[in-house]
Amino acid sequence: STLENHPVAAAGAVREVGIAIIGSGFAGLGMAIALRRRGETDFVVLERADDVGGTWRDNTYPGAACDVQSNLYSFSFAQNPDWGRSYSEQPEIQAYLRKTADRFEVRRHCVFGADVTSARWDDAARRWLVATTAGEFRARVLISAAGALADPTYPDIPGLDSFAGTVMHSARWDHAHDLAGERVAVIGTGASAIQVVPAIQPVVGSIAVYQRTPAWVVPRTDHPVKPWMRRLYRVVPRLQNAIRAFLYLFREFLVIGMAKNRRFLKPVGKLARAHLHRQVRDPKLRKALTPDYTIGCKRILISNDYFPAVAAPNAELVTAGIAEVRPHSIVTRDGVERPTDSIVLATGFHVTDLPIAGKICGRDGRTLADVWSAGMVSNRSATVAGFPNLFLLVGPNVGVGHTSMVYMIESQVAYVDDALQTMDAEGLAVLETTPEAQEAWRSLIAEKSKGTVWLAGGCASWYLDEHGHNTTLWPDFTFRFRRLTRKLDRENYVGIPAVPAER
Ligand code: N01
Repeated sequence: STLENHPVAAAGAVREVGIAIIGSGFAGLGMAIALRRRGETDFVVLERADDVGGTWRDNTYPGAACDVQSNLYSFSFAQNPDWGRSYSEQPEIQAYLRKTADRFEVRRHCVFGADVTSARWDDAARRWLVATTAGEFRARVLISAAGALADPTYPDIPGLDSFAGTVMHSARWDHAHDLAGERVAVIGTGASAIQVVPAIQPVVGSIAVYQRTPAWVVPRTDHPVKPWMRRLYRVVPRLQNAIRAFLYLFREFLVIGMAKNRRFLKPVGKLARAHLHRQVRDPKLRKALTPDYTIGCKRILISNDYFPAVAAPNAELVTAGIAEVRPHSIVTRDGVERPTDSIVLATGFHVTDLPIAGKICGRDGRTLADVWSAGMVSNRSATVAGFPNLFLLVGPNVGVGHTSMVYMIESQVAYVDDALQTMDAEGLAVLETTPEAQEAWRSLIAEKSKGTVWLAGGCASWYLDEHGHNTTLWPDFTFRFRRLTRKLDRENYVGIPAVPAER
């Protein structure tokens, strides 16, 4: 096991490291690769699971796939000429991440089975004390790449605990359990649900989809990549780069342009309505599937088989709210009781209330969750005042609904890496952002979010926190984010030089 690579941690002693990275999804791997590429080796990647991959390792539900094209949804420095489909499925993305981790020799830095239970800044020692289920670490720098779609949300439905059948979250699929022939309930109609439902509908006995809010769904232009195209990508890598650039620009200008100017969303709404009309003949069902909020307010979903699956003879769309779960059934508020063998919770993730934030404790003893109780704030989406030498990847306002998260992650990795190199160049023991910089970033985000469909579209979504603020999405073009985070904004940081012994 990897623990054998880390005998000190295994023996229970505290292990000293330069940098501790939490998580080995796209962000953690991207950071680790950046460090290795410039010859930095004094770091560990603390991973709670037994493999790299993050959300792509965890989400193995039937039908799991990405809704950003593979040519764009990959590292810029590690293009994959072998993608089998234009939009990849989960196993292929996970295989890509594993292969990339091996190619850049990241695995030797990984400590698997290391779930971070707490991370505390020791101001006297100028170190992060990181407690994990695989031992303790003392790190000069802590980089949290724990992910925003990492910890599943379990709904607070009366009686759910008393259910006698199988309950599984889409992000924690129970592959040992066979749903064939069963009466299955799927709760939720987000991006995960619309992939699960068509994948299991043909094999289950019956499927009831519990919908609280209908989703806007547009056609999916997915297709297998022809073998000659893959050969061509190998011979002419620039071609793949060109396609990637085209996809990037298309999504950037068309899609985010729409979010910022809702007039442009009208044709997309028309497309989605026509898609529904074409796929669902029954007017009653069609009406129940028609959203009443502006398209784009929640993530726009793409699928060609969700509506046909819901309209199938063994499927039922349940729109009455759930009143309670009983040991063998689900009862809705209209009094109807549906016998149920298994429940699939496609109910999303803790995004605005990240569990890792409750575990990271800053200089004055307050956790990130305490500091963020009125909403997540940061400077450049990467650093927080009161948390010296802490960097966040996929932290506040980095999410994007319209394009590839990998682009945002690469922007963030470059920023953090520049900060680390600045610390080395200036001989700093401590680097900490200022409350003023944080406030400026917060107001920039608030300003750019004004009037967007996410705030004004008339829906509730995980994009907004409980106070109705956008603390998750980057509300502008992603190249602007890259420009703003290209280099460390040194003027927004206080640095404390290291005494010679600390260097
Ligand atoms: O989760 P969600 P998700 N009772 O939070 C419903 C990414 N992703 O896992 O809309 C009843 O979007 C909830 O209802 P409502 C992508 O970024 C990408 O589907 O709040 N229902 C909603 O319908 C995505 O946005 C891909 O009224 C309850 C659903 O559960 C993000 O992950 C694939 C409920 C949750 O939807 C999350 O998607 C999958 C309750 N108590 C995921 N609580 C691709 O790239 C919640 N719901 C394709």
